[in-house]
Amino acid sequence: SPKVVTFGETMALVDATTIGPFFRGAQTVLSHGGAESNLAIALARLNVPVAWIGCLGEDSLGDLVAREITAEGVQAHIRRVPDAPTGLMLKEPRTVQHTKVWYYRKGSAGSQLAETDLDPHLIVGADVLHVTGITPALSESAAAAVTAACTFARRAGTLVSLDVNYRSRLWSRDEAGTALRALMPLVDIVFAGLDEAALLLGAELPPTVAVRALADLGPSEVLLKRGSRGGIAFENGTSLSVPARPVRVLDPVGAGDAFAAGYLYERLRGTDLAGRLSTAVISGAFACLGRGDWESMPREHELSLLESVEDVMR
Ligand code: KDG
Repeated sequence: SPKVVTFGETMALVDATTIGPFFRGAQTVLSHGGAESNLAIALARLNVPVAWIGCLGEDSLGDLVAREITAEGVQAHIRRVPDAPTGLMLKEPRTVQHTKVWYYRKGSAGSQLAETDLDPHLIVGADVLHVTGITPALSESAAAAVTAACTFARRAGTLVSLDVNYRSRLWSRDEAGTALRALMPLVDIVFAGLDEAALLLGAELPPTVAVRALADLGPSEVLLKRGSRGGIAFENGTSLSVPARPVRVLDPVGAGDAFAAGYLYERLRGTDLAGRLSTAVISGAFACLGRGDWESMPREHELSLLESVEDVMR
């Protein structure tokens, strides 16, 4: 049975491969993306049994998402919704450094996710329930599902992991802060960027102060994701930081999901805080190395690859 259970919306994704505004005939890659399924794929590649729960339309994009997630080794529990489309996301790399993301997801099948889609047996049987701050922004039923799942997991003794994942196109910082702060007493492990920490705390604090303040809201493990500056972890009154792996960043989307997956992978193996943080940073670096939200996530045997000095492996 799955050790990690997660749920959320996964959309079809059209990713332009040329830099600049969209134009007729622009080269694109059709794929899919969703913070929680990205994390699930990353965990599956690290050989952690993982389940993803979500809703998809009865359309060809829904078929694509269902097939690909399953093909990656994730146990998918999918409800197909007859009268709503699978959500869609477009990525427009506007400059080498700035990618615009466009959502076509209002009223999507994925946003119809509700408490009744969650199998309590899956949550009871798992070690970790992972949710993100995207899901409560999708709809009232999705928000209720997050609260119910966290409450249930807490009671069942399943660790609750939450990645803030603030998406400004979905709700305001105030709305997000209020909704996510209310969840914090139910959360054991929280992942946030510095900006997202400020959203939860209502104040901009220096990183090492922010991690303590986040722990005061409830979670016993706090992970601050700092992109090219690496990460900071806080547990039992101690914080430690790890620099990022210097990599050539092709596409940072999905790096946060990979970071969380790397952390949870080591957490489940009983690795100490430094080891968990180190694998989180390595996994996050991998996600940046190729285009796509999840395509370049590492397999378990590849985690040491970034240390390798050999450029060809035979
Ligand atoms: O973390 C990456 C996700 O943001 C991306 O895959 C799409 O879930 C997504 C979202 O809502 O932005």
